[in-house]
Amino acid sequence: MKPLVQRCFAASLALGLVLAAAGAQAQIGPITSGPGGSPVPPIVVPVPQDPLTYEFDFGSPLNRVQVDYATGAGAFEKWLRPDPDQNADGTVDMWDLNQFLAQPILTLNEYLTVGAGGPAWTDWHEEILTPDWQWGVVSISTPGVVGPTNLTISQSGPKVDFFFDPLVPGTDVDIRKELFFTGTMTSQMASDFLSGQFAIRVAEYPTSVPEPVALPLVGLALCGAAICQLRRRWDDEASRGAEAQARV
Ligand SMILES: [Ca+2]
Repeated sequence: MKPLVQRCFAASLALGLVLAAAGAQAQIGPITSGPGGSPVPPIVVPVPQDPLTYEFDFGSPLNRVQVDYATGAGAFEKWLRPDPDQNADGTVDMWDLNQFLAQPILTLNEYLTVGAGGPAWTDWHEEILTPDWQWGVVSISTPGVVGPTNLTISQSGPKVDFFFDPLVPGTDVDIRKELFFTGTMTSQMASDFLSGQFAIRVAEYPTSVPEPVALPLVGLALCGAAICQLRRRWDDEASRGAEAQARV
């Protein structure tokens, strides 16, 4: 190979390795999540030191987080933890916190998959638990398939709820969200940030409603159980009556 070609080859190989390292992310999950119940252990999501965009990922397009819906499993929490050394000078001080707070918006890209073994999702809910943070622009999409159809997004301060036609198990779901700080810095926040413990806590979970065909079956089962109970009561009353007559 000629030197220039060799140099180009080496450069592209190095670039490829750097990109692969940047894209590499530890496998997360699968996570079981649903409304109610007690919270499951949180997952810490590093917010990279990137003053230009503050854009970061949970999962990746090639390494999605599978979420298995289960009633009563509890919301799962992400703790979005910024790099305390914001200006990358090797020390952590108030300049770092001021730089972090000077950035009005963080953007989180979430790459999920509807759990293969569970029911379809019909809703997705998120709430920021850390005070004084709220959602900016949010969106949801299903790469590779049309959807989600009949989408409604209900958004209020730290809460956002997505409602849509059922997304069947195995569907890939991308959720993109902006978050921003609406309060003023407190001494607790400063102390948490400087010790590397500050995190924006976000709770999230899907929900699912029974398929329409399942409802008549549930109704039949309940009627059957009620009839059995009535019959047992009649039998008991009849046998008590017979015993009373026998004693007379
Ligand atoms: Ca610093």
